[in-house]
Amino acid sequence: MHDRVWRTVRPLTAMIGIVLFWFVIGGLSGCTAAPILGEVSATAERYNPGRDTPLAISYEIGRSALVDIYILDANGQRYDLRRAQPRAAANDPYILRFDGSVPTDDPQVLRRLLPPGQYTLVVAARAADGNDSDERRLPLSIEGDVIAPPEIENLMVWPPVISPNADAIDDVAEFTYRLPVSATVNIEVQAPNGEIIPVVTREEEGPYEQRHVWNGKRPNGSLLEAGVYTYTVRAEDGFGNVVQRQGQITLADVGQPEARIVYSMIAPQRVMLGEVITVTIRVRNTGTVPIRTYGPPSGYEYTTDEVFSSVEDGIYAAQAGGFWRVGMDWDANSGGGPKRYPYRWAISPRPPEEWAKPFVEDFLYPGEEAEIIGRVRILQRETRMGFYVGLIQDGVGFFQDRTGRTIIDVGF
Ligand SMILES: [Ca+2]
Repeated sequence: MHDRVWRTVRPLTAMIGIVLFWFVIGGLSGCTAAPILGEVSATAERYNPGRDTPLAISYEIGRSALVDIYILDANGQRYDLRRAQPRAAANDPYILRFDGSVPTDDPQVLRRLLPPGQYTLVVAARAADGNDSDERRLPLSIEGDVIAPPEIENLMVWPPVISPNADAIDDVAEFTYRLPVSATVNIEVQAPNGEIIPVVTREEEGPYEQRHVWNGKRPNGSLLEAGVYTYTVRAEDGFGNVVQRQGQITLADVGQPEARIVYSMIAPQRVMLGEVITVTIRVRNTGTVPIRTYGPPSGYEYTTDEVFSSVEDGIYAAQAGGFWRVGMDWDANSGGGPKRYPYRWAISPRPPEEWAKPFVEDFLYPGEEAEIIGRVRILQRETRMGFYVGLIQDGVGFFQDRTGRTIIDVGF
């Protein structure tokens, strides 16, 4: 039994030994014979950036090497495409695509297209152990017209400090700049912790003045931490030119405003035409940032024929998003979004002479509660009117809508 097993195992061992022997010999001979740099070639000697597809530069590496690939212009100026890149020995050639552009040391010009002219393409390899090196040189002619690179002119990011807290004061930053030639633009902002927030992603822009608005938030609307952020505006053309400008923008007083109507009461529930109903509304700031408010103060009286935007010569017309008010509306009021809540009042616990800007605007601070008394004189000839109250942020929406419904019977 034991003998038979040995007889089968022994020829197998011998075979493995022979294979192993040839493998080692073959490996050694391959090692000494293979040149560090084999064949080097490019798909063409002439390249027209506006017309041709990028060149493919192929090179063979026979042993582990550090590879430099660079372009020399007629004056001997060197432009690195690859510098000391480690490359393992391989049976297939390595391929480098070349579109006529080269990286630069200028912090505002990441890559630029080489102007038309005669160049030399150099592929150099040196052994990882430093004992051998080789290089090949190929002529390269760049043809066509001189192409003006893109630029980002008159870049302004304003204001330099923003407070994304929806109070309509410095909530957003505007990026303005001018492009002398059409370009593909990316704008991103980097947080102190390294997070990248995209603002503009690969937008094709023409040769004119440009403007983008950043709301100081992630694209999904979530809030960022306060801190100093770095913005990058990058423009590239279709020829390999890439330019960028960077700077800093500060986020402060970040927050999401939040408020609630905690109580409302509309009375009396039976009036005669021409009489007044009174709405009492209590609003609490339930968030972490002040809420900005304006409008007719508590106590202001409307008639059912009036609208907040037209009373007092229009000084209470809706302003840019950010201002909060309470409002009252009624079910049969035939109007769309802007006509809703025709009766609106400021949300402040203070008389208007004590407002942050007296008689103009005030804030409801976190945790603060305001009681607003509104009056509406009924001139509408309807026997039953279903009134309700809501919490409005101008230009943003209704944070509480159609609450506190009360039916008022009108006699006439
Ligand atoms: Ca703000």
